[in-house]
Amino acid sequence: MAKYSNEKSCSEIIEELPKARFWDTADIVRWEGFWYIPNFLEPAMSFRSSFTARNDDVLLASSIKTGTTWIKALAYSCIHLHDDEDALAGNNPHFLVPTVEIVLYNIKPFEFDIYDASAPRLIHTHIPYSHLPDSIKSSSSSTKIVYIARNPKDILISMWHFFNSMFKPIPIDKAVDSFCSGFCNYGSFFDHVAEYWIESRKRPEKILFMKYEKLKNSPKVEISKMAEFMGKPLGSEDEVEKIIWRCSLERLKNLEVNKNGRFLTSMSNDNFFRKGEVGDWKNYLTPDMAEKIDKMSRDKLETIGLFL
Ligand code: PAP
Repeated sequence: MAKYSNEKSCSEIIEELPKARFWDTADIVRWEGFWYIPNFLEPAMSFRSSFTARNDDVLLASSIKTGTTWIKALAYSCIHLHDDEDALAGNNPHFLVPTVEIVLYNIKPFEFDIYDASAPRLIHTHIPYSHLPDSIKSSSSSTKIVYIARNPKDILISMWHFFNSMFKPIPIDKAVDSFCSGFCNYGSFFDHVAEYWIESRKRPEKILFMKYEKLKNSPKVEISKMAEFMGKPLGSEDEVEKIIWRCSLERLKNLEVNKNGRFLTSMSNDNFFRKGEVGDWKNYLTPDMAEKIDKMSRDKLETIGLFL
């Protein structure tokens, strides 16, 4: 049983936490301000207490449905541009750049261990900033963090499709209520994005804060910025074009591995690729629902200078 402190194991701590339901299906527990599916909380706790960051590590971070799959593909492609083969052609981006709490929960299908110093340490997490290991956050660490954010109304629509295909479907008004009250795996999107945003303003050399919409509108500028930030500057416009094409939704979506492959055992890879549009929420949300989310954005994000 994993120990979190001298007194208690992770599972003993989890047992005592406040509980709620997510998507009418899954139990979630609240730990230090954020809700988690318990299966992912224990790995998050052990990551926090035992991960030793290296200065050349790159951590990708995101709340759910903000463009994680895309940023994984892009970061991987920037780092492995000159490999003989394009690994994305035969592997889902979630396999190439594993999410820490999923790897630690279910290490088997992955080829490497995040603690293995010889592994290519490009890793991802959905864990909020305040729950990251001190070895990553410390001022003496040069580990870089790339965070991706997205318009919350589009996130909600993306979540609605994703979780309705995995769990018992719920109506959209219920999904809006749950999104706004923060009863989601990894907690409130607004609190998650606010923590990374505030930290990125304090330490821009440490955290690159990216936006899905800017990546869609100016991919060349944004990808070049990200590559440079990760210490892998791109040499020419052709290289940037190659990465844009390799990671495009149209290409990834139509690869055999993403049409018919599975991620772990429970999820088909095609669930990660849908429309990838900016403003798709207009096709689903009533004005009242949109206003409810906009009000959250005004109160929680625009007051700290973040406009999504
Ligand atoms: P995750 O949190 O489960 O990993 P994530 O990848 O963050 O999901 O979000 C999925 C969204 O990114 C989907 O958006 P949609 O539902 O609005 O369509 C998906 O289509 C989009 N997406 C996935 N891959 C790409 C890509 N290569 N380019 C642009 N958007 C993408």
